[in-house]
Amino acid sequence: MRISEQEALDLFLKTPLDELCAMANAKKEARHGKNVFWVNNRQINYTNVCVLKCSFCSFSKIKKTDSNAYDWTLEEIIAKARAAVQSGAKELHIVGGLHPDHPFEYYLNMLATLRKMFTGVNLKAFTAVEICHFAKLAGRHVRDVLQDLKNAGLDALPGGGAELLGEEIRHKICGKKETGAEWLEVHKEAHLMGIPTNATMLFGHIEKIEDRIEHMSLLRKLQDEAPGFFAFIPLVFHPENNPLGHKVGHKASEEDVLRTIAVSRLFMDNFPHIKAYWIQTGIPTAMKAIHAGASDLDGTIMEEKITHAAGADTWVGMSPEKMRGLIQNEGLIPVERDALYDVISVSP
Ligand code: V47
Ligand code: SF4
Repeated sequence: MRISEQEALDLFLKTPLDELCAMANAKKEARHGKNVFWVNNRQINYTNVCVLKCSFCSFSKIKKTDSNAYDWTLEEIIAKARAAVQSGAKELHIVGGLHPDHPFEYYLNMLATLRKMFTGVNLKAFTAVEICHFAKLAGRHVRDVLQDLKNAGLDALPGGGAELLGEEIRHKICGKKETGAEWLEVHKEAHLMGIPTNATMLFGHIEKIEDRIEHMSLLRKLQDEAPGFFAFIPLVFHPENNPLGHKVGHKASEEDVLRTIAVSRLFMDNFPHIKAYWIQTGIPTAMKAIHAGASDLDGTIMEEKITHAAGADTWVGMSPEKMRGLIQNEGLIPVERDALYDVISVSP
């Protein structure tokens, strides 16, 4: 039976950790058995120039002229994609800052070029925030922007930019960003036109547990109305080099991360997967999370800039062998997938 927001809050606050993790693990195993999904992927953060400055972001540079601002050329992007595909990548995860100048055609051309050159890889590209930015710049409706991107080769949208969708807390941490309602609308439009997506949640800063539950509830509601989410990804706030971090000063504890993952598995009953994003949780916590409701470890990643700018000390990439070994060491079954969750290989 579906649990209510109040029940989710009580589970989070009152249930002993072991018990909560066991409940979430039972839910995960009922869906996926011992399987843990992962993808051979590469992140491509094509620019860090951004017209916004969200309080939690250590990645963006407002000015193109900042000494460490960058904006890769199409040739540089192709070179990164080629190296990834040659080492077996099945997903390119392409996101960047909101660049002030590039016209929408620039992004269409980026996708169309990658699509033409590399056929066996999924293009999971552009957060809802980037989609809104493109729509604004081009004076087009979000639906048309998504349709053009789909025609150019877009396979899926990543889940970034969701942060916390509730109005009050969103206003406090990223008031200038698109609203929660706008974020949800982009994902709804994508689902309605057959583009699957993910959803993230940035937690472990100034929010209340109630804000996290409200966020999950908004996502669960949208998934009921217009299904299309594959995975929910709780993102652990990293406090270095950003204004929000100066206020908060520390990262969420392991217990907080595991409780968040476990409650999300129990509450978001219409989401196929909960991801433990090892880049942010660290590997030891990610290994606990796959016994506490998480059924997915994201991937090999190869390059990561957003969390590392904010103090992450995990490796920037992981080999497929290491990924399989980590999962097997936990007595679980690694299932290699692509961005659309089609199975590539199972390693019992
Ligand atoms: O949108 C920014 C977050 C996101 C910080 O869809 C921060 O499969 C922690 O969305 N500390 C980008 N997080 C990452 C992302 C993602 C990652 C993995 C898989 C998928 C997927 C999506 O990173 C941003 C923002 O919410 N972020 N700053 C920070 N200081
Ligand atoms: Fe820009 Fe995204 Fe950073 Fe916000 S989180 S400042 S939109 S790059």
